[in-house]
Amino acid sequence: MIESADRSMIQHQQLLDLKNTIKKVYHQVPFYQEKFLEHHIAPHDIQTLEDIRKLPFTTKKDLRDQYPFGLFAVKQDELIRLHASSGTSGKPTVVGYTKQDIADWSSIVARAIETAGGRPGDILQNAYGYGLFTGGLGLHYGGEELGVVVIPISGGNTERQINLIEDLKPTIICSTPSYALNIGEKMRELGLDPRKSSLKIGIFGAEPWSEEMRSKLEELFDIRACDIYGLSEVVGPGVAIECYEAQNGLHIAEDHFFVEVINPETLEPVPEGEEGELVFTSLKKEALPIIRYRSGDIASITTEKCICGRTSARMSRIKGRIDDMLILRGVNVFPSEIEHHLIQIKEIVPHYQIYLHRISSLDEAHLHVEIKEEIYKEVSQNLEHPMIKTLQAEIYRKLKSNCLVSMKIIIHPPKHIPRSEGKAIRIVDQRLQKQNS
Ligand code: DLL
Repeated sequence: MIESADRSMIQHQQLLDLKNTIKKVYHQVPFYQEKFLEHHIAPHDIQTLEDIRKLPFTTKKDLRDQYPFGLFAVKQDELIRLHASSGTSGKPTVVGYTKQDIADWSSIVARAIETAGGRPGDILQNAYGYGLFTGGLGLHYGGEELGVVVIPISGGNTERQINLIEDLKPTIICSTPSYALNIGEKMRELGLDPRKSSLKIGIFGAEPWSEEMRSKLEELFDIRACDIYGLSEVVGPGVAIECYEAQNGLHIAEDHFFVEVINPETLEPVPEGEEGELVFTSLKKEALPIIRYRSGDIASITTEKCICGRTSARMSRIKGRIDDMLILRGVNVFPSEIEHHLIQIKEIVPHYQIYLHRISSLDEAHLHVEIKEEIYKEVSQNLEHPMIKTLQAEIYRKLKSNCLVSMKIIIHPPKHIPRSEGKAIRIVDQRLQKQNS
């Protein structure tokens, strides 16, 4: 019912839940109380959804400073699970769940799988990593809640993934898009046709990917590929998902999360449809309610009704994280934009990495790509071949004219770029290493 509810009803419920959450954090989390007092805000100041803007933001740094349990709103005996995100620098962030939180998250993910086309009776191969990462257990509990048969294989062990696809005939695969690509490629190497597998639906997320990558994966496996989004600080996977019918924007679980889009510099809200940083407030969470969390993720939001009939606000595909935006000679570009153009080049495979170097105090980006096996044979394994030089120039020109960036293009033989088994590493920043050495 909530998925097709009138927007005014959704907002009415959001306001009630928001007020409760604010009251709760004010009384139960000293960190929030102090911050609210600093901003001269008390729970009764929140009377409309717009009033949320009076509240201060929460950042990843706040979570790190309060490591491990400083932002928790319940006593330890009410917790039943912890997860953590590894974080590239400093301490990880730890997130916690009560029994009710796990039940809510499971139903959020169950709904997400159903939105992507999953139904009881489906077999779901869950190739997201199990463990502290929320992907594995998040999809696992959601799948069970929906009543699909979950294969808890976790990430990695690609040949085993393939054996299970062949033997158990799953209809749904869940993984990062980069890992799905890796699995499909490996199937072909083993002489199997991924298009003839039992798979019908891919639920891919946890990393930025492009529309071109979707086409590639849908073509590779003959499946429908839906984008799933989430972040551990907010709950994990399931915060938003594309529907099977439209694949046009990710439906946000607005009964659980209130989303704002802000300009990351001015911190002011941006108009509907414009890109900005997503900011989330949880509406029902018990263990770790989160207020105006700056996700660092760039996307836009629309509240137009979707053709699938759902009325929830939809977010666009994530363009990237603010931290991952490359600034090259004054031009801003996200790896996903580069990927979009790169995948259209038929001589190379869709694996790539961007190395950042500092040369004579200027930042340079080197784009490492890999040519297809058949092209490598065609040039007699000679990367100095004029055909390769032409290809290099073509990639350079394509990125220059579409993304306005100049990148040195380095073409490698097949299987050179590391294959991902989880979140792909797209950017390798060697600038600091150079400076320090
Ligand atoms: O990646 C949760 C997840 C698991 C989502 C499985 C989807 C599927 P974290 O490890 O905390 O949680 O990383 C969260 O990953 O802030 C985004 O930058 C990125 N991210 C997640 N989903 C997407 C997506 C999980 N669909 C961070 N598109 C987020 C682009 C995504 N980026």
